[in-house]
Amino acid sequence: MRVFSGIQPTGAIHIGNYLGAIRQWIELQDKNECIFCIVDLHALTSPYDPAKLENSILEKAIVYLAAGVNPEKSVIFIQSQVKEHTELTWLLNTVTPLGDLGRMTQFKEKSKKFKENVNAGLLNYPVLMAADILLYQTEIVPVGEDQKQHVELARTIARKFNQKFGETFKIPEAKISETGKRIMSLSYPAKKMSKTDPSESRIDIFDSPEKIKEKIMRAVTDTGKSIKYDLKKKPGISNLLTIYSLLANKTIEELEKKFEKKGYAEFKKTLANAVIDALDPFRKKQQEFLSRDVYVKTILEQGKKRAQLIAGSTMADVRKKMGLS
Ligand code: AQP
Repeated sequence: MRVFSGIQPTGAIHIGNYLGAIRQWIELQDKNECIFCIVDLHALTSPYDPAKLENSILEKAIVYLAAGVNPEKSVIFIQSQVKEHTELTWLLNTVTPLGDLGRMTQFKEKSKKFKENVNAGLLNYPVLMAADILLYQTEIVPVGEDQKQHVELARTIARKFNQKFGETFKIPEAKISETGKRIMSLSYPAKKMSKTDPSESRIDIFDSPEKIKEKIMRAVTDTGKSIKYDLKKKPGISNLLTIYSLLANKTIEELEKKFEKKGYAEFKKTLANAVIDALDPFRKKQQEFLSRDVYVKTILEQGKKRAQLIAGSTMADVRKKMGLS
């Protein structure tokens, strides 16, 4: 099966991105043809510093490699280096219903979050994402729950295009992890953990042990004392239990039992150590890749070439079907 997914190079990659998306990528890459992209064109829709973008892209490539994406099995490349993404976006715009774009949750949320910068790119973001996915004749899109609506729209766009111009695109399907689909903010457990929120609300995958401890000890919990999974009454503790369970490979029931007679402070201390242990190999690999930037750049260059081959072939078909020479 062909798999495609990506992450924006804005901000630092956190455990929400890892547990919702990257962990699925690693599982999928053994038996599928995987393409993982650093979606820099998407990142331009939110305020950013052009002088820092290149470095931020390289950092994300290092995250992919440090977290276990294997460049011998998977293609890793930078979205803006394959021009077919922007070309296909324009063409897909012509079959995308405008009303659908205005209804997207992410558009509504980001328009509120960045009131000073509600640009047309923010509205068209899902069309670029549809182009990313459809260019590679993708069958599986491993993402967090927040991206489900965008994958649904990519399916709608693909169907509309196929109906109007003849069978061209495969219809992709979102793959959403049952347990890691929505890791919540440490400061506001009702909101998802997010790259563009303040640093104390999330754990970044390269955070130092001291930072991890500090953030977890300050994480918002709930009234009461028990360590019980209850999304409605105890969203803070439930989120911490989910993080613990996924990073330490223990069931929620096991953890509830382990902390049956313990208080929040002890739970948080043990959780902090578990998170530090789980992220330790990533920090070590990060150091290794930081000193091998030529190797990382070569991987991105090779990835670009492999991506261009597939994207170019899809675009040739699209252009022909749409009557463009
Ligand atoms: N909290 C989360 N829990 C589970 N999965 C998540 N993802 C994001 N947040 C969580 C998934 O991570 C992938 C990469 O996301 P992205 O960079 O393309 O954009 P995003 O969804 O906008 O990521 P952030 O971290 O939330 O950044 P901002 O602050 O820009 O909104 C996607 O598969 C996403 O579902």
